[in-house]
Amino acid sequence: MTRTVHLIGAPMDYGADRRGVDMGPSAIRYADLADELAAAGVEAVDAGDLLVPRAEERDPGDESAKFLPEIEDLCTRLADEVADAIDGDRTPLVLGGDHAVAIGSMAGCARDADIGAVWFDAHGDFNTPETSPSGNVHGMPLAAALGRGDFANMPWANAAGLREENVVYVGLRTLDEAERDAIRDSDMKAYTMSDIDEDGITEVVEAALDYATDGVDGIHVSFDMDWLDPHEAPGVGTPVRGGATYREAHAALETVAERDRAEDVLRSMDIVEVNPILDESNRTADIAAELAASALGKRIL
Ligand code: B3U
Ligand code: MN
Ligand code: MN
Repeated sequence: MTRTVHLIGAPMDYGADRRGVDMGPSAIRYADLADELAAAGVEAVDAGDLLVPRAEERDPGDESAKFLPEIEDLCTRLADEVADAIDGDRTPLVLGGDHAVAIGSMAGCARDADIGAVWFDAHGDFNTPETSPSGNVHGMPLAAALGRGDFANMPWANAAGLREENVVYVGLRTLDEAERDAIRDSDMKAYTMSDIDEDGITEVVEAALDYATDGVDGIHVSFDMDWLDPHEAPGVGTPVRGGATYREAHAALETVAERDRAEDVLRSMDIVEVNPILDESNRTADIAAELAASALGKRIL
């Protein structure tokens, strides 16, 4: 049966310091996303963008987790839409927006299901309001979904009911001190860029999928464009040298598609942190659109 992808734009920039990531959904659509998805052999239904009030009209509030009520509001609506799409046999593809949108994506993905998560990111995104050096919630979504720290008392955030054993990082390369300790003490699995250097991307992603899919109904794939090297994808708010190459990124998501073809594991996905203002000729959005197609089954031959 042909897969139907349900596109949802989440033009939110409350979780990051720099404006522009709210234009991510437009930039990715402009980058011929529809053609890319057609080439992947899927049908796409574009549900448009969720409404997000401008950050300037709001007070950032508590410095330890800025715009948290606004993020709760967006993520609650996003979770409902993601859950409804899955209910209707569609695969939600969420276009960010900053990475805090993944709190909503995962909450929706996990409604009526046990899920795992694969996190492609330069960063750990495992700060809590207590440990965050910036107060930016895009550095916290995994801690939120796992109910760490203050997030333990926020059902909207930890609704995914994720088990740490089913959460896997691929290609980490920068962590804050407290994040590093928390990840080491957790039951999550973390593959760094060094692991990719040593074992190769395909082997690492295969192993990551083994963990994430073990004993669950399916997985959410969360893809932060800053996972790629800034030479490839300069249009992100917090670039970090030494990232994945263009080829590694495609190979990684083709490996996800391959597993999905065999075992039907992919429930939902988000692609986040595209900032066209910081980009060169919409290059980062172009790659984001291509990568979505790779994850959803586009093949060369
Ligand atoms: N770990 C830092 C920086 C950061 C996290 N995620 C992004 N940047 N994109 C923080 O602010 O939590
Ligand atoms: Mn991230
Ligand atoms: Mn990141």
